[in-house]
Amino acid sequence: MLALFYIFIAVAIGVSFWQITRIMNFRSVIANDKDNNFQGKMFIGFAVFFYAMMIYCLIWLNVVMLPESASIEGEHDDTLFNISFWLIGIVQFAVQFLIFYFTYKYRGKQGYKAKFFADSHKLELIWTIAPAIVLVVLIGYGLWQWNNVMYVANDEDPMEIEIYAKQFNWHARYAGADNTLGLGNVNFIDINNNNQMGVDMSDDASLDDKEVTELRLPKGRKILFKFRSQDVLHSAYMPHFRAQMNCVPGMVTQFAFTPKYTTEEMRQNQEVIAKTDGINEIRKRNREEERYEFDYILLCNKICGASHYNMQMKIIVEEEEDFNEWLAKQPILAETLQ
Ligand SMILES: [Cu+2]
Repeated sequence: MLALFYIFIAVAIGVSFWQITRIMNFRSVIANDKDNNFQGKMFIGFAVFFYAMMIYCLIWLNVVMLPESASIEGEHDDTLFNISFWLIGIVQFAVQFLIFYFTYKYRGKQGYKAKFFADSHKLELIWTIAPAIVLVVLIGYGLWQWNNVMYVANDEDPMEIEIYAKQFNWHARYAGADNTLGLGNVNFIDINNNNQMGVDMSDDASLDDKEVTELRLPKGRKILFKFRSQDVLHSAYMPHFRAQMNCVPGMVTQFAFTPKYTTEEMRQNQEVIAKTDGINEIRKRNREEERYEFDYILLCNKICGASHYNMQMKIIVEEEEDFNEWLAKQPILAETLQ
């Protein structure tokens, strides 16, 4: 086997030497008008193919896009995305045209010589200032939105929920009547006592906290998520709400959003219906019995280990009364833990 490998390397080196000497022999060959015309037309041909592919991707692959944002804050992410998308799209459409068309138009011709000029202040000013203004606006909007989801004032009355990541599932903890999450630390993890999230029960704020394995959110209420991780880096990703935050061992990160539609309302959304029908069509073709029904989802978006792909949790958004009714039924930690 090793001998075969050495023979292969020897052949590869031989072939590359042969090719290099061939290229060296071409050095004295100068392209004539016929070559230039052919190459110029090839560029136009490639430009047509390139634009066709672009339009195909834009129109027919559009079905893989997410439906409209299910959180109020997420609307700004979508606006930002759309502005960037169209801006980059238009600029690249124009620039690609110029590159291919000019390559064709100014292809080599016998007896022609390119014009040389050192610089143009006016041109350089334009291509410096125009992108600078656009970037300041985009980044400014982005920073404003970042603050919007990262820092929440107390007068907005956010509801605190802790999302706890570990290999390979999610736990959630509600803050209870005092709306304050008790402290937590890996040292308090006690499997025998079912204290899987490492909640510090000597902290008074912990007593009325509620641990659940199902994430339910009330519609229209601002939720302040606090993220912790037990072992490695995880990332809590809630695509329909346009939310993602890293869960970092040893620190608490946060993110806030306000759910806009209940799960039931989202199921009536035209885009969601189209997507659900598409998935069920594929399931039918594969002769799968189970029909897919839309649900919000919390996914792990950091490759965190062998079962990373399956690290997910269903999210249910419901009207505030239904949510309150459900939450009232969940036992408090003072009852479930000693
Ligand atoms: Cu993970």
